[in-house]
Amino acid sequence: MEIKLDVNAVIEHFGGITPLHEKFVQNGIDISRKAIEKWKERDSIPTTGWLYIVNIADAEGTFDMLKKTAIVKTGSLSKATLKSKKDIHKYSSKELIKFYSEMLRIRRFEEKAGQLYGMGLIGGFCHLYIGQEAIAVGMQAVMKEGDGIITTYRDHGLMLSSGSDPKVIYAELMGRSDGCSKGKGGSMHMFDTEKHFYGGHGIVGAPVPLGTGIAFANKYRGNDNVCMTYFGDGAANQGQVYEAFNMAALWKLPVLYIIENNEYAMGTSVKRSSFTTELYHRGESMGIPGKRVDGMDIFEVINAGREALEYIRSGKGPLILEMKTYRYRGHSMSDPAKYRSKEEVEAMKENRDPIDNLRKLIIEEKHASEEQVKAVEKAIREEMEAAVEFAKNSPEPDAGELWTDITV
Ligand SMILES: Cc1ncc(C[n+]2csc(CCOP(=O)(O)OP(=O)(O)O)c2C)c(N)n1
Ligand SMILES: [Mg+2]
Repeated sequence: MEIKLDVNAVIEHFGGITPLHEKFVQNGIDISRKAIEKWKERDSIPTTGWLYIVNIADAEGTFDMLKKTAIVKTGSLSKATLKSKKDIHKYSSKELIKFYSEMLRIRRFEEKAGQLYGMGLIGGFCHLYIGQEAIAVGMQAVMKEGDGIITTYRDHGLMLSSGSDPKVIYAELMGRSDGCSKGKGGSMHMFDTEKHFYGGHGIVGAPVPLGTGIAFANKYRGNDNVCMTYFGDGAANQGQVYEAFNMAALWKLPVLYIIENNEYAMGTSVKRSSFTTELYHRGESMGIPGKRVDGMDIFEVINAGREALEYIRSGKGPLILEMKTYRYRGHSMSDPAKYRSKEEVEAMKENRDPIDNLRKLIIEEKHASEEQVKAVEKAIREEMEAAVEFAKNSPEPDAGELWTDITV
């Protein structure tokens, strides 16, 4: 890999030496202001410094801009692997394969859901989670039995990660009687109380007060469960979010707010919709601490998630994690995604894919052979094929079901 850098252009890209240094500090990177001044003097940045810069630009969604300013003149970059590499030794081969297979299960599940939608077997809205898998699986790795999840309509991946059966989720998507809501809810209204998965909500922002309410119930009952309350970057501008933040902070509720910042709300980028784009600061006026996390790197998600849950379980109240991520597909199945370039999507897939990057590391670090990984992949393919078959054979609900489970 050969990279030619224009040091001044890099520093300028981040607004100067001081803002660049501040970004290092915010990201927990130990590089002094003096070191940056030295880079400028010598007109060169060492490889580690460069990789940190790429990671920051990535997390900010400005990597493409960095590339366009011709700072990167040659070479292809493997970025996420750097941060991950230092953490891989913390895990056993078994754990690493589990992370990999759980992320891949979500990816394969969603790809099949997309195909079934195209074939007309799934009706209504359908929002895929492809690209965001490291968040669901990383958080699941640090949660304990009894912790809950509540999320938006982009819910299949989180439901799978909470242990729900893909057969039941496919059946729900296809409107069949074996679905979790007997086929009456569909993609946006998934639920599995046994697994503490509290939906699946179609109203943007709604999971925030609802998740805060679940946290209130947990505190009231005196257990130590935390509610992972997921919402998007677009939802972060909703009024109800801040009403809920206030109550959570006031009563020190055990709630972890997880903002999945995938850079777009339907066709609107964060920069076009938000005056402040550092969404993890959004709780500051109520004393709720926040942190930005590289949501494309499962080890970063695990580290931040573990720390956050310890903080919340110790009774200190709510916390925000802004997971920087990216959705590869359109907002929903009916979105041709014309608001972003093909190159932008391809660059993400090529450089930041959480699943490919972990696969590479597992093999490079000899935690499994290529054949062993392929066997895992085959098993997942078969599991999903069988789940789809099950759902296809599940009967449609009786007409009488129209009158059940209704609150009037
Ligand atoms: C209250 C409300 N307003 C508008 C919509 C329409 N809508 C559905 S999804 C969406 C975008 C939300 O984007 P974001 O919060 O970033 O989540 P993402 O879809 O990216 O996961 C909008 C505006 C809605 N469902 N509910
Ligand atoms: Mg979004």
